[in-house]
Amino acid sequence: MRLLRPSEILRIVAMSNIVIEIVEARAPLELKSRVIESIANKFNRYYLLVLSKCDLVPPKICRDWVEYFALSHNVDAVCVSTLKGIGIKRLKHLFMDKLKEKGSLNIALFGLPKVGKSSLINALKGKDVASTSPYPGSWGYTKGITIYKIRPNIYVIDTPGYIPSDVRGLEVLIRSKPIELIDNPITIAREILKSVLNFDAKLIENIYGVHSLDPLEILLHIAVKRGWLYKNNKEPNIEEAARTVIRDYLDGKIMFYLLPPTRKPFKPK
Ligand SMILES: Nc1nc2c(ncn2[C@@H]2O[C@H](COP(=O)(O)OP(=O)(O)OP(=O)(O)O)[C@@H](O)[C@H]2O)c(=O)[nH]1
Ligand SMILES: [Mg+2]
Repeated sequence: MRLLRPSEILRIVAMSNIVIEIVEARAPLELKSRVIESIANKFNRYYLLVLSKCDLVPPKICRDWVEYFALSHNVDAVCVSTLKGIGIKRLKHLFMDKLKEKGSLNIALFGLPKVGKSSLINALKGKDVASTSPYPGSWGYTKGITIYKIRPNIYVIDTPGYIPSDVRGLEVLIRSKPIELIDNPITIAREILKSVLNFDAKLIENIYGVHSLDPLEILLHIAVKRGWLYKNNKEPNIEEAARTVIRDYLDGKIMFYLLPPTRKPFKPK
C-alpha cells in the first residue's frame, strides 16, 4: 500500500503556504502527529487542524475539541463533515481571508489513511474529482500527490495517507495496511471492543445483537450468527468476525468517540 514518505512532506510543505492536518473528530489525539505541525512551523506556514467526520460525534464534543486545541496547543481547529456538509463554508471563508493576505493559496492536506483527505477536496470543489475509498488500500485510495484547483488561485494538494513516527496504537494498526493483511485482527478487534464496552456497552448490543461484556464472546457470536466457520474444523471463524469489527469501526458504524483531556481548573492564588 502506497504511503506518504517523510521526504515528500518536506517537499510539499515547501511549495505550500497553508498546511492542513486532518484527524478524525472521534479520536483527534490518537491521530495527530507533532511532525506535520513542527514542519509547518519550521517553514513558517499557517497550520490548521481539521477535525473530520464530525457527524460521528455530538456537536458539543467537537466544539470542546476545538477549544482544547486552541487552549492547550495554540492551534486553530475546525469541525468538518463532508457527509453532512458541516464546516465547508467556514473553511472556504477562511481560505478567502488567507487569499487576500497571500495572493494565491497552495493548501497541503496531510493525515493518516482514511481520515477523509480526498473527501474534503471533493467537498471543497463541489464535485468528485479525487477518488476515495472506505478502507486502507481498498480500491480508490490515494496513491499519488495531486494538485486540485478548487477556485481561481486556490489549489489543494491531496496526498497518500501518512503514518507518522510519533503516532502509535490502535489507529496506526488498523490504518497501515489493508484489513485482509492485518496479522493479528483478533487482538486488535478485542481492543476496539474493550474500549467501546467501557464507553457504552449498549452500542455493541445494538450493532451485533449480543449482550456481553467479553470481547471474545462477542466475536464468537458475530461469527456464529453470520455462519462464518473455519473450513478445516468447522469452528466459528472469529478472525473474520474481528476483521468485520475493524471495518465497522473505520466505517463509523460503531459510534465510539473520545473526549478531550479535562483541563485542570484555574485556581487563583
Ligand atoms: N461519516 C463520515 N465519513 C466520511 C466523511 N468524510 C469521509 N468519510 C468516509 O471516510 C472514508 C475515507 O475517505 P477518503 O476521503 O478516501 O480518506 P483519505 O484520507 O483520502 O484516505 P487515503 O487516500 O487512503 O489516505 C470514505 O469511506 C469516506 O466516505 C465524513 O464527513 N463523515
Ligand atoms: Mg485519499
